Amino acid sequence: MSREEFDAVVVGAGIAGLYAIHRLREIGLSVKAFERGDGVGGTWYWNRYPGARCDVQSWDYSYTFSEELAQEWDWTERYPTQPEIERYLNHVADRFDLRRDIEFGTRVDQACFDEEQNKWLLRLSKDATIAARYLVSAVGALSERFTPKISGVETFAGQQYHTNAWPAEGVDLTNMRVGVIGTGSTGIQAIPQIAQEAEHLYVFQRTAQYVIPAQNHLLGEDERREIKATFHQRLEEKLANAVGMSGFPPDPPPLLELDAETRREVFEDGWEVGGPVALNRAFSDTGTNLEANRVLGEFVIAKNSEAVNDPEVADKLLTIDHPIGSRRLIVGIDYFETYNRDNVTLVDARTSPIEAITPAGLRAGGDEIELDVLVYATGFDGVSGPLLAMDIQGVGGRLLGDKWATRPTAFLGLVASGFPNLFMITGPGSPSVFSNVIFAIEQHVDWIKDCLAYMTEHGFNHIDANPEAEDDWTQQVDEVAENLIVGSTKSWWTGENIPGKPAGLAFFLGGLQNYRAKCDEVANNGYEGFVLQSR
Ligand code: N01
Repeated sequence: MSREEFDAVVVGAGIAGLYAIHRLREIGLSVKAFERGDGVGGTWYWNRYPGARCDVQSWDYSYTFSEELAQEWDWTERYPTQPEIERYLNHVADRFDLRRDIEFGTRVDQACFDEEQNKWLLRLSKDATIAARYLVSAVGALSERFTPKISGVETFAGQQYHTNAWPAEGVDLTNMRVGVIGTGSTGIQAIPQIAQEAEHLYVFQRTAQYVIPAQNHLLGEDERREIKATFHQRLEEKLANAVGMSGFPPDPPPLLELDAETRREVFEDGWEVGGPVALNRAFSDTGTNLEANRVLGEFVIAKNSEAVNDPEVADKLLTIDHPIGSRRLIVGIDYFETYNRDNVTLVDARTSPIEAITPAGLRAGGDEIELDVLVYATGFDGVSGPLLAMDIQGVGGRLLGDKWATRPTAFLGLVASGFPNLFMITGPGSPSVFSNVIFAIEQHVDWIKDCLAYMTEHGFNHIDANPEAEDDWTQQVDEVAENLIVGSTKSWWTGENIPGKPAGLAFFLGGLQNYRAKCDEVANNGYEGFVLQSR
């Protein structure tokens, strides 16, 4: 058994891990990152399924810490594809010489806080232990994939893939009968692509979804030049709003106060612009008032159904029983049009529930459907899932899983009391995926770097969250969410996609700009709410 020591160990080499290595090095810390994949990218390394792309615009889904990086990188599309983002992150890793501090193909299986040494002791999948003064989790909110337990799965004679573990070499689906389980953001991206290749595609849909068109386009020379020229202006815009995106509508009107004609104009404009923000954020009341929300939802359903030729299929696809935006709004490209193809069949898994996987395929609603390939687009054990998968033990050997038995909490979503010197980038109780996550990551990493620099300067080497401050923060998180439609139906946002997981929203929904101000205030007050010590 070898044993090395570092000032800081970073878990994960995705967007957060890469940036954390860069920033922590800057303040003179020795840093090591462990990444279970064989390359950088995190989400963008694993999610190689057909059609995978980001639904935040490429110019916003970019690091902002280096203007040189922004000026030298050219995005080719409004919504970048997985391969393009993976290339970008590889470029970042090379440009900032990050690889030398990353050990690939290595999982952190266990992390125990040793109070005597004031260090984290980490057990790695490669039969080694490592010690670190500080542990920085960069595991992301969506890295612990979820596959439902369906009886008979082991008998299936065909191939099975989770979209999050799609083989890098791809899967040849020609002449294959393919089943896709799941119509979340992932399924809705993958289905149109798989339909083009498969002999026949069966989609198993349990919950019908609203889908906003991406209105994606290639970026021309002028647009690329404009993106670069407006770097500073866009950065200011991102800093000022709730989701950390540029071009965000500053002061939208309440839908219910607009007359029918004005509403329609705003609807149609938003539809033309496309993407997750234009329509959803065009009004001040659709996220809080159920009547306003219903009107918007009806518009989206009417638009979506225009694309489907068969009224019965349209009815199955668009009989939606939740308010728009109460679960994640989905951005699609040619999704509903796909059901006009002769080789695509929609199976309503509500009225015909999936009963079992059989050697020849899948049985749903009493019918056996023969399949060669089964694709699970069934999502993730979000936010707490990747952290709990690590077997983290804090002060007194307490398991993080025990602390979080009823809900995951952390002061500012950064540090969970009783787990000192462990920073969680985009942890539970922070804005995380409720904002442009790369921008939220930069804010968290910068805050952690400043905090560690402050600690060093003042002779501290131990930081924990004050339990009262953590409770108070959790209460603020709840208060902000109280009257919002967001999270009011079951989904991975509420944890209810995972059997047995405690239900609850683990996000601060008060806006990234307000969250940033709160984090700055805490730091400016000498890290009020944290307990800093020298050990
Ligand atoms: O996962 P999901 P995802 N039988 O949990 C179904 C991000 N993301 O991977 O809704 C039948 O949303 C489940 O059904 P139901 C983004 O944050 C971003 O699609 O529970 N069906 C649902 O349809 C997103 O929100 C991008 O009734 C079963 C699906 O599986 C997050 O990742 C792209 C089932 C899971 O949907 C997760 O999205 C992709 C069962 N037993 C992902 N179990 C972009 O940037 C589950 N399902 C665009």
